[in-house]
Amino acid sequence: MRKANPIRARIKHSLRRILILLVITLSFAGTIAAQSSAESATIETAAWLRYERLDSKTLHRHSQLPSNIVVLGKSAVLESAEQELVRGLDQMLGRKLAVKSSIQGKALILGTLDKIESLGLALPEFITPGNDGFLLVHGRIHGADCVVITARNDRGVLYGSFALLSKIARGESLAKLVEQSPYARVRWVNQWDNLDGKIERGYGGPSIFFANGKVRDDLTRAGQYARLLASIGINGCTINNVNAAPGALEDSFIAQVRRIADAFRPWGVQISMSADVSSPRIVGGLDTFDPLDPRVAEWWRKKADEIYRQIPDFGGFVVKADSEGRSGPSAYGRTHADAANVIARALEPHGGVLFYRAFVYNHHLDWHDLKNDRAKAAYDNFHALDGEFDDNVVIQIKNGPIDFQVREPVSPLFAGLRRTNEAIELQITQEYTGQQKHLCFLVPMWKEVLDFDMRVDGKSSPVKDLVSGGFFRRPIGGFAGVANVGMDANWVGSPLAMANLYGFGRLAWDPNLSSEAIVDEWVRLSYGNDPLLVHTIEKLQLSSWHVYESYSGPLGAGTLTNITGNHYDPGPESSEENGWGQWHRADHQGIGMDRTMKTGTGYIGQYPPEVQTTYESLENCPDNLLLFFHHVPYTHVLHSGKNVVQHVYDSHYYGAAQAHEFVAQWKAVAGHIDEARYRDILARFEFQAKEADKWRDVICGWIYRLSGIPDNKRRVGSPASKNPAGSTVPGEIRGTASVKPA
Ligand code: GCV
Repeated sequence: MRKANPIRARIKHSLRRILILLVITLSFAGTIAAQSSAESATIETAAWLRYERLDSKTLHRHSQLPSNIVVLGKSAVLESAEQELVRGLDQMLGRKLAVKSSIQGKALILGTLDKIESLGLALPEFITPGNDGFLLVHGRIHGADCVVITARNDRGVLYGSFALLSKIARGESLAKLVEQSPYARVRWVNQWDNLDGKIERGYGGPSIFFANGKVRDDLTRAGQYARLLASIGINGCTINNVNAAPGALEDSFIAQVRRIADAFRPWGVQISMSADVSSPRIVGGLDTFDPLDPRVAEWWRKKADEIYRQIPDFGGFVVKADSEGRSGPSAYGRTHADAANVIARALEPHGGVLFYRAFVYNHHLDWHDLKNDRAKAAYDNFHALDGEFDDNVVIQIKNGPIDFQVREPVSPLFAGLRRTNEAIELQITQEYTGQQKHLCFLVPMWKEVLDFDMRVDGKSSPVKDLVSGGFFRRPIGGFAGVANVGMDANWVGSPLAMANLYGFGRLAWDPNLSSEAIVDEWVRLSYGNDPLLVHTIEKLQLSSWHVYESYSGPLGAGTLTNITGNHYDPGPESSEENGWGQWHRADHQGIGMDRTMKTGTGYIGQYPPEVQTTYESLENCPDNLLLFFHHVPYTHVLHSGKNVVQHVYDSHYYGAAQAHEFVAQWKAVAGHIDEARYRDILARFEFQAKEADKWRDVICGWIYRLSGIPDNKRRVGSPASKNPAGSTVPGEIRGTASVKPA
């Protein structure tokens, strides 16, 4: 028998204790990690509606706020407003509002204007909030100081309630009266959700609406989304992909969609659907979908009646026709006005609106023909039809003439429709702008678009006034944003990218807000008021579009991405020699699309005369759009004094260096934000920096191989450089006419 060794026994005992301690520590740490990542998921899902507890100074400032809330009137939307205020003030101020049915002393009072006026409260005479607008005012009612939120409709009261909460969360004073009205009637998001649950160009996980061909049983996230949308003034959501599955219009499916409408209704957000124009044939079993056939008109009428029977506040349809392989009126030699009006007339008795997309182009263009130009397509297709669309049709126009590139001029069609309603389509989901893997805050870009003065008839006519309907005095107009949120905790696939959804809503409400003001609101609401954190995130966001542009699409050449593949990696050669028309015509002599009236495709002629003058000449054309409008030799000298090729080198090295700077800037906020979110965002910036290096090397190598002109800073093209002959990355491909963009 082996004798027990006391020393060995002691060591064994100690080891066992260490092991037990280790297990306990690890499982405890695991719990903390699990807790904190669960907590940070909850924070991200709450987005800008976190209602974090405020510091004692701010709490003190709001100590005079009433402790009672009285809601005059009854509706689901008013109930949401009441609950939101109760929840928000409790979380931020620790103040539990008592819900009262009548006014007894100081109270927070919610109600439409007629109800408030009947209390004898004299509202300032000049206050006439428009539809959906609101008034936030102090007033004496029955001898007590009250805070009043009022509007023409319940939705306005809800918006006013969110505005009050936002002011409190951001530490703003409530002393001043607030009156706000939205800039335009249409403030919609579009979701490109497929019925199987996948989202086209969606980077935030599967659909919140659909799974396996059906509407999801659990629509909790849909309700949360509607609340987020309402908080920024969005009043409509198109729930399915514009590449619409006809099955979406089957009666059995409408019955399911009704549940989504029910989840959205308490937040004042109308739902709408994308419709395929061939539905009368595919769903209805007719032998035609000719818009001028009375049987087709009858089919749409019955379909609309059925939808409104189930969803009385249905918003309408969005239509993509004769584009990227979709069916359209061209099948019967009919016009887009014919196709739009037949559906619009079915919606009209119910107050519905038909959005017809101007994104119509031929994707089999002959690349060899130097006069061909996809940029001309929207104007060519729709300008001649101006005045032929019914009053409840809105032409939905992408901001630029190509397709959501990192920089494009504004679409000339905005100025080309005087007797037709229009709306601008902006892309919140970052298809060509880094797919949420790169930080790219798009509000500064959208601001440039909306503020661009088209000089219609030689008058000030910024795009925001054309699309709102203000300039041409149209009854409807506004903003549509392709949001594509998904089931991910942070909705869009990256926490910082939520600034784009917030920013879209705020601009649709008031395009005169500055990018700085918008990002400041968003940061404070989503991340609190820590000065270093606020400053750092704002700086990162505000510089991010220019940084992304500088390494992915300089001088207006479009995003130099793989257009026949993932729309993400660098792939400049894929744009050429195919029918898709995203050409930049780079060869050994020069680069850029000649779109001049004099020698090029004539696209510039679609703009009003003053804008033509800006773009037609090399002298006037801004550097950042040079290659969109002109074909120039690589040695062409820019207004900046650099030549084209040197600009491309410098811009890419600058952009990649800035992306590395992002990492350093973010590291400064360690300890100012919870560890889980700090690490998550840090990892994203580190990834982006590597990707920016890849972009720099591929694009610099490509332009060096084409031009043969080395970098004067010896980074590209000289034997001593890191990039002597240009590099390529796996997956970089040459385009072929037959490949459909992924
Ligand atoms: C929904 C681009 C996108 C497509 C999108 C299309 C559109 O081509 O790549 O995914 O399709 O625009 O806006 O209709």
